[in-house]
Amino acid sequence: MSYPTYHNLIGGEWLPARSGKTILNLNPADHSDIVGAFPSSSAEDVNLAVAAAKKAYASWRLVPAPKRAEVLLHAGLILQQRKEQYARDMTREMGKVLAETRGDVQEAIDEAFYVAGEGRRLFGQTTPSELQNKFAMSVRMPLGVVGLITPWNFPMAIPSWKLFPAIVSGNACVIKPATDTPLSTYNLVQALVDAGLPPGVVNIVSGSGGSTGTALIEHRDVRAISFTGSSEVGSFVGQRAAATFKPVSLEMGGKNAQIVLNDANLDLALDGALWGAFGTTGQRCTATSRILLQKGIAAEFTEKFVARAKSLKVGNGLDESVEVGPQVNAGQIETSKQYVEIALGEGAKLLAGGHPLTDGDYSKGTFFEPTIFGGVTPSMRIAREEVFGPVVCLIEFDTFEQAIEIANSIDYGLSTALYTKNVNRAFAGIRDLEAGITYINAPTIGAEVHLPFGGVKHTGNGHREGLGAIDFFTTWKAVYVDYSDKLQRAQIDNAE
Ligand code: UN1
Repeated sequence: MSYPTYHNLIGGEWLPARSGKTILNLNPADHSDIVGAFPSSSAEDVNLAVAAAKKAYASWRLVPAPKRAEVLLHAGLILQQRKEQYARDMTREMGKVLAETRGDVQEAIDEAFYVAGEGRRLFGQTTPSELQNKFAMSVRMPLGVVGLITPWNFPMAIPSWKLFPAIVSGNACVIKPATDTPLSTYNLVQALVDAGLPPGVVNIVSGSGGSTGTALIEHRDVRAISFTGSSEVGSFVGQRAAATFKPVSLEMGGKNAQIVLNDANLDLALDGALWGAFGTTGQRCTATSRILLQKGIAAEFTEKFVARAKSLKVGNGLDESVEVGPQVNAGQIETSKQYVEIALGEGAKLLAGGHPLTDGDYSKGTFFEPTIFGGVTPSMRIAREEVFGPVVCLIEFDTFEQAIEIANSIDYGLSTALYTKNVNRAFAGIRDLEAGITYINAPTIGAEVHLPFGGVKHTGNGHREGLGAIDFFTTWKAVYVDYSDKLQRAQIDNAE
């Protein structure tokens, strides 16, 4: 079958990897469908991209921020026009169903419009000086060249969360998209190019994490790294970047709990659990992977949840009637299989699914049944470790306090959901759940771009995307203007 060949974008030119090597991008629902060949880049390509970014930065940082923002606004309008095509491209390369890939493109559009407004804010502070005839203020400054490393599960939204705030702040970027899903990042960057972004402000180098990603992290001219991916890789990224004192924003794993209390609207909690656990085939860092059930509703919830999960239609996401797409690659299927073995070995009870789907059309891709474990206790590995697949476990509890304790007993802290009609419990949950995001009567997935996104403990290292991204992509400069025409010594001349 013939397929297109894509190139890196370096200094405004589309160039193959210097080695000439490529990586094939396959449709996970049908491996005979080759989406394209993408460069397999090495340090040489990264060096060229960083040099091009450095050159572009010299003039981009001087473009007024409201003007930089106009490019983003324009890019958002272009994405609106191309939404359907880009969603279809994304379903082909990543697998999730069309409704969700349309949502992913929409998230990038939302981010463009949100960040375009930031171009007229980027606020600093003014504050009185301790000396007479002296003016004090703080201003935000860009960092320079920044390196962005993005995952395959939100292949357009997450690059937009990083690129747009970085660009509006006056930085130049080198982005390495996930090896499995480069096309959506290419599409996003194409929209920026068509919106008039000057050459070199954004450069793409695609390739594997090991060669391309590491070269970017270690490059001395890269001033900061923003990474989204697993905690394991994030730990490596943070340690490598520390060697050259780069600030690093790490957004990593989750083991997100949905708590259902006895007084909850059960149908609503069921809808939320189904969407949170099996939306995106469970491949979100915000996915619901633990459902904590109060004993009074546990039996009824479990029975209905299992029945509904079993009736979900799994298949090719391009078919509008499909509810759950494939997993992104064979490695993810292996992980799901391994966790099924681990859970069974720990004594958990398999209530639904548990196997790869391999019959008929399923044999063309990488599919896994929606899988539910019951009888899970909080100390089991299936209750503590991230699977990143359509695998969810049910844990029962007696009291609200126990639920909070179980929810908080893991290493991760990204998203949590609490279903209750009791306003006191709702607010106690908001206060006590150790997570960057808490939903009341809504599932663990579905964050909006203009709120802070990120988590605590092993989920992150303290930074936030969305509201907070500008903080990462700028640095503060304190400015003092002395208009007294004489030497004024701080801490000395005004000491009485
Ligand atoms: C992710 O899974 O890495 O809140 C991001 C959500 C989406 C973003 C998920 N808006 O589920």
